[in-house]
Amino acid sequence: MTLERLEEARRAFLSDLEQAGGDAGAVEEVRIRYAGRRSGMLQELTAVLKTLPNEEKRDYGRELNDLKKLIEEKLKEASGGASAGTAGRRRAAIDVTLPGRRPRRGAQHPVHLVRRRIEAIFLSMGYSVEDGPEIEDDWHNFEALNIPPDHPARDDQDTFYFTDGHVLRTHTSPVQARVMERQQPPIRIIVPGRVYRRDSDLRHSPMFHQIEGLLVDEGITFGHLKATLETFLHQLFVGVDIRFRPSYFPFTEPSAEVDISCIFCNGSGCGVCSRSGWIEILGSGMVDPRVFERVGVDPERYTGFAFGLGIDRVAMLLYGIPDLRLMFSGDQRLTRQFA
Ligand code: 2NL
Repeated sequence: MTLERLEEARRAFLSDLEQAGGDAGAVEEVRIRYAGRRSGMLQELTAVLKTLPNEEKRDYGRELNDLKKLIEEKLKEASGGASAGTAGRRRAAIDVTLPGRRPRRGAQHPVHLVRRRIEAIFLSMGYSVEDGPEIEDDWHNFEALNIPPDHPARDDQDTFYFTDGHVLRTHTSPVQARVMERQQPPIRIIVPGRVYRRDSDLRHSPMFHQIEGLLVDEGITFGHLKATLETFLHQLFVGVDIRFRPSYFPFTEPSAEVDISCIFCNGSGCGVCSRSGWIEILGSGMVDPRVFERVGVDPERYTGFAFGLGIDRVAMLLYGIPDLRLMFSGDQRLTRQFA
């Protein structure tokens, strides 16, 4: 009979606690109802012990103890070890005379730092910063840029395709295409952002960061391209030599790749520059008139130049980061060094 009361109390407690559903206030009410010092259920059930005949005391006492333990444990679980009651007691135990703990200063990722530096250089030359979608349609990522349907860049091997024909942009050029579609020249923009290619090994990450630039106006020549990129590179890498090499991109003609003298060996040849003394830093060219036609800019009236570079590579060069995997590891042992 008396043991049944304990079992009833156990069931009632478990059901009330479940009802409380982890709400701190409700759990506290359950605690008071069952484990409260003054008039809690456990208090009453303990009082019963004295009234029992001796032969029943042993069993009852043992069951009561089990119930107490269960109630304590479940309450502790439910309040995450800190019911209002215990939190109150803990708060009272704080020694306010102890010195505070200094919050650790955050740090910016090297990719972010380099992006901001490059942005600052071009902002000072009157460019503005644009961005756009990372999920692109075929038109903006390829077609508008004069990349034909059979071009190797479109290969499943190189591009992440969605089943509906959209892609993860493989460069930031689609943003420039969108700007030209909605805005007539003069255009002077840079576009930083994440880009994606199906490439993953020691030197390649499937996601990396690019900055591209575009300038379109009347009378723009290769001389403007050259002066702009030389000015830019001399600000980013102080004291380097710069050389232009002819190259090819589907969206520019003529095209040039730009090298800087190796910042590690000063051009005498080392491991970083593969003994060449030069480091390739960006690709560039005069915007192909076919691109202008596609995005609705009059190629008879306007010319322009464009360029692109990888931010991650520049960050690794500038800060001497030896391994691409460190860049995207999220490891604070890297980023803390930039605090
Ligand atoms: C590289 C080369 C380049 C461009 C990007 C571009 C964009 C438009 C029109 C024409 Cl909308 N060109 N972008 C041009 C030349 C090179 O990037 O090596 N990037 C890492």
